[in-house]
Amino acid sequence: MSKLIVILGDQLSHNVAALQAGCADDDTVLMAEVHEEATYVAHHQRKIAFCLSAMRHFAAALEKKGWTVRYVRLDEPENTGSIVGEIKRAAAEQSFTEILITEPGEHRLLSAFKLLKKKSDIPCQILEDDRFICSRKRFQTWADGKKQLRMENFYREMRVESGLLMRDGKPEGGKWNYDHDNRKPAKAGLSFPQPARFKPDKITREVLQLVSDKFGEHIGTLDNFWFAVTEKQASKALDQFIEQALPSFGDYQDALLTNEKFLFHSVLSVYINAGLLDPLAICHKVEKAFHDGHVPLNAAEGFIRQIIGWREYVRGIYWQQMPDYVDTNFFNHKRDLPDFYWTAETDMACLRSAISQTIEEAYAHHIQRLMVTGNFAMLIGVDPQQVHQWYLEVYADAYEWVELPNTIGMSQFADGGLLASKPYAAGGNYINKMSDYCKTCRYKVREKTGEDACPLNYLYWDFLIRHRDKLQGNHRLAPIYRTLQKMDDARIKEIKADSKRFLKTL
Ligand code: FAD
Ligand code: DLZ
Repeated sequence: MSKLIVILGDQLSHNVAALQAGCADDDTVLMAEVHEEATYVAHHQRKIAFCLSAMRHFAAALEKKGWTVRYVRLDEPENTGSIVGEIKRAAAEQSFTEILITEPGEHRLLSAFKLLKKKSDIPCQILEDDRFICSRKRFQTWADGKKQLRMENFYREMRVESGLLMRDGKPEGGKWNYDHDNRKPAKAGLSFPQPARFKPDKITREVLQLVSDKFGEHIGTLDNFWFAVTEKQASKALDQFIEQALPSFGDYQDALLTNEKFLFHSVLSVYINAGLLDPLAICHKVEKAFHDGHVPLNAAEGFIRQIIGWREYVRGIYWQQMPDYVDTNFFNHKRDLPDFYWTAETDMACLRSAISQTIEEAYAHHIQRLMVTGNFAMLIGVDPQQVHQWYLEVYADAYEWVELPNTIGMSQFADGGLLASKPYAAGGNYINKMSDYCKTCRYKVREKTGEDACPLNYLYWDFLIRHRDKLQGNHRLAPIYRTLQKMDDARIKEIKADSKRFLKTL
């Protein structure tokens, strides 16, 4: 009596619910490389290569543990091209008593699995994905009856429940959050560690060839592919991060530098989201590094907050708000995303740097995503749907449950403030303070008007003017609107004219 256990490309954890509910001696695991998952948005080539190689390695590890794995390769002639198609094909070719699926990370697939379950001749169970610290039900209990869902309040509850960095029921060091210590601009001359890099083995080399043949027209390159593709390699990457970068993670978390792609960031999201690393286990390691005196409190707390705070919180928001969330458009923005988001061919040094490294690595750190590419798209009024599609396409760590709230909510304020208390909007001064981009830019950050002025300087005010009705009541923006109030008509006219001229060039 055999069950069919479905494992998706981002469920590569030996403790994932469907595997836990099955038995290696009796049941069959189904893993399928399918065209639909690589093309429902045209994912970056590196993301596809990472996913397929990690899937192949995981299947081999399962077989080593005694599981029977029905592994469907992308180029098999019988491949139906979709996960649901492959489940149906497996069920038609073999006799199974039950289908076990762990709930997927995207609403579109959950809907497809629910339909499959409804129509299936054999019982089909969709099990809760318990690799998260906060269940969907727990998040709903927290959110119930609240007008505003602020991450900080959620995070404190997660600290208490997990016991991470807690001492006698109080936060370690007396404060919950050390974010104020985490805003140092990076200086050239600091020594930056690099993330652990792994040489492609035979499996990865085969996958790289396959991806190049089938998806060579997607964004990005496969040159010097270095991602970890096994649990063991990902653990090595984690240990190297804790040893070399974590001590400075807090201090320089918000910094930006042209020639440093990773600064002190972990570059672990791609592994965590695929299931190669366990989020809670990571946090325990980081906490230990603090107790051992290897890392300061602001670094350990800052990092743990990203995982048990932000990561869990955005997942909660996603499932609570979907399916309507994806269509929110508070500002009614309609502009198309400029072509240079796919080529990096722009004179603005900040955007050029963030986008070109995105094309090269399928990675940009948080402040590049939020304050460079995200900020610009919001200021010029790009349709949030297009912004969302772009982020889902270009990053190796992108799955809708985590990408969508970050894009729609945090970066575009398209949900009107459900997630963020004010839009993350910034002019050139912010970028100049936190980065070295402006030094090499053709535009002049100190100039406020005219063809040579940094476009962010006038676009920022143009955005605030355009959306005065919607934003001036926001108490966090009150000082900015007071400044705007004092601007004379001539200055406002200049801002509008500069913005119009610049937007025409896009
Ligand atoms: P670090 O800076 O080292 O942070 C450590 C870990 O904390 C990350 O690995 C990640 O697991 C978690 N984390 C940090 N910030 C967030 C956050 N805001 N939301 C969720 N988890 C967080 N993250 C994704 O994993 N996938 C995405 O598709 C994604 N899209 C984003 C889109 C936009 C517009 C923005 C502003 C942010 C997005 N993020 C996304 C969040 C964040 O930018 C990335 O998690 C982070 O840059 C990954 O790099 P890192 O591993 O070096 O992170
Ligand atoms: C990202 C991805 C890609 C590129 N390919 C596959 C695949 O061929 N088979 C598979 O099972 N999963 C793949 N994935 C991951 C899925 O897109 C992911 O599981 C869903 O988006 C749910 O989060």
